[in-house]
Amino acid sequence: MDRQRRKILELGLGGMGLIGGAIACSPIISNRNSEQDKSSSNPPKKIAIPPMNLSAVSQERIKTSGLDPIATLREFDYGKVTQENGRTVREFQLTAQSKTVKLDAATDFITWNVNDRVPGPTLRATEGDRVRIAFANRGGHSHSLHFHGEHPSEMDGVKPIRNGAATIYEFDAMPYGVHLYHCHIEPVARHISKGLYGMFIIDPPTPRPPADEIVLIMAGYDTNGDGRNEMYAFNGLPHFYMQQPIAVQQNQLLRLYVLNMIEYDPVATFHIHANMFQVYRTGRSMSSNEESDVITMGTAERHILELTYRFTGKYMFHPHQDTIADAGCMGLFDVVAS
Ligand SMILES: [Cu+2]
Repeated sequence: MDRQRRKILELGLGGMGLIGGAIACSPIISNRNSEQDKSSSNPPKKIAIPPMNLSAVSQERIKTSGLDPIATLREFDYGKVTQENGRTVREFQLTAQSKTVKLDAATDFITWNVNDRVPGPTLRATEGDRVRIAFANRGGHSHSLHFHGEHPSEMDGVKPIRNGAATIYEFDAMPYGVHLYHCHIEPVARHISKGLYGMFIIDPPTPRPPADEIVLIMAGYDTNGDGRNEMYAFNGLPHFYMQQPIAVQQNQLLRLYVLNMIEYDPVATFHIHANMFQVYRTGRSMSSNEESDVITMGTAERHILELTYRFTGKYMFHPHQDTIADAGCMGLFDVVAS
């Protein structure tokens, strides 16, 4: 039995089409450098995460839309961790699915997604870990998962996995930085804009300083199939963080992992009000490359942005192409007193 086949059986993906309910979501570890802190020689600094206090309107919208931007905001999937031959292996179970979501009261949209959510879970590993992704396709069309980062060509995820089939993607997590995964079946723009993508963070061997870590993924929705976006969103749901501001604490380091996943528009900027951020391009450096309050990102570009709010109050963030912002890609930070 070849290695790949054996792994598929070990991970319970054998018997294509029988994968049914056997696949459970990997454990989600809520927030921050909880794993890294353990290996740090310094005691971890306490990071305060103010409660979001979801309004009744927000709760109802999450329920009826089928999209949960709170789940993307501060939740990281570290996978099922095992040791093999003295090294850390992280196993992730990802399933391509399809479901209809409500972008607003009048707009139903059929997503193709990972693990029944848009964006898919934010996967997280440390540089040098072995990453093993059990991918099952129950999405109704051929799909694949293509990861950014370095890996051999046979793990590049461009080969279609037919509906009902499964495969394993396995590689070493490298290099550290902010990466992404997405379906790579043509037309790729369509497969991505329908929701088959997620963030993939590879932490550096020496952890970054403790911070309130937040994921913001910008995406567009072509709701009428004309090859242009009619709606946009942060973390899946248009306008959500305007009705439900993201609570953050004053005078505390905020680390944003920002990804531009907007198809059909060549670029989007990301802008914050009333402050400046430090830019770590593609998360590929430990020291800042530049300081700004607006950064231009092509599709699939992503950065770490760090900032601290000195004053309490509500502050907008959005692309400075204001038509994109007006169509749903806009939010607020609510800075609360420390
Ligand atoms: Cu696809």
